[in-house]
Amino acid sequence: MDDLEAVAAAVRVARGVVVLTGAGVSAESGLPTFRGDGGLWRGHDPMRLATPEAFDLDPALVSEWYDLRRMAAEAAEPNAAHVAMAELERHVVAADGRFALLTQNVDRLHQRAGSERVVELHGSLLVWRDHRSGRRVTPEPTPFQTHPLPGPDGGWLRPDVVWFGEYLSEAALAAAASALTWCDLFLVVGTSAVVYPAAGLVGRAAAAGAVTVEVNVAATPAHVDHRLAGPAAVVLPRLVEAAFGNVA
Ligand code: BJW
Repeated sequence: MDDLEAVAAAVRVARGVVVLTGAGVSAESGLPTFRGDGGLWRGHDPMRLATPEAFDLDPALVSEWYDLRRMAAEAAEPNAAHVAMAELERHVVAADGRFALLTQNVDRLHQRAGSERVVELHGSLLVWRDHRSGRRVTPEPTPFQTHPLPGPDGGWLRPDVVWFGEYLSEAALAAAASALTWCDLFLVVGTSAVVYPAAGLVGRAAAAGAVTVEVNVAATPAHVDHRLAGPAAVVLPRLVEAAFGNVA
């Protein structure tokens, strides 16, 4: 609790707040994490499915996995952690502070909870693109009838996400780099902090002088000033309440 009060005090005085989120934030919305207990999907390791090599080898399999996850994301509801982060943004911005939410999540639950300054580091599951031309389409929120689906330019449709070995978009990297120049409080929430370049952001924020805080149910390799142990959906509403009063 002492640490919660110390972090709440840092939140109150911060002029620039940056939050980095990962799959743990959506766990309580029923969406599985990558390295959690969920394990394999039909015998396949999610870490291997999230690669261009898997798509080249078996586009039908990868398309089906992502389409099931797309449907799960559409059906899921933002949880108290998403809501508290949106509330945090409103408080910081209302006090003329700066805010950015850098998310590795592809489920769009932050936006649905009301967060506005969101940078999707790993893209979005709700948008797909022709794997040859790159042209983007937003499919209807109903399951695909076949896998893979033909894209508009003769390729297959693939999710508009960032797979291992692929580059994050320049816009996302630039937004993250810019946020580190004005950030004085960096919160890292619900991520195992092992996938780069996102995992490197907390160290860069600390090197630039920001106070760093981790919210997670388990310890991670991230070096931070404060650790708030527990589910994000419990810890974040408490933190926002301790900093600003009741979460709406
Ligand atoms: C809770 C909770 C609750 C549970 N409350 N908490 C430097 C060093 C070494 C390697 C590299 C490097 N730089 C680049 C690399 C290669 C690679 C990489 O990082 N590899 C490492 C695994 C070693 N990175 C890349 O390839 C990246 N591209 C790149 O760098 O391009 C340049 C380049 C190319 C080639 C060579 C070198 C450089 C791209 C990374 C793309 C990652 N993509 C994925 C899939 C996205 C699409 C999809 O959704 O399917 O992104 S992989 C997957 O991991 C997904 C996630 O966003 C990402 C991070 O996972 P996350 O969110 O942290 O989830 P989990 O499951 O790992 O953790 C959940 C956490 O929540 C846990 O800590 C729990 O305890 C916690 N939790 N419930 C709070 N209720």
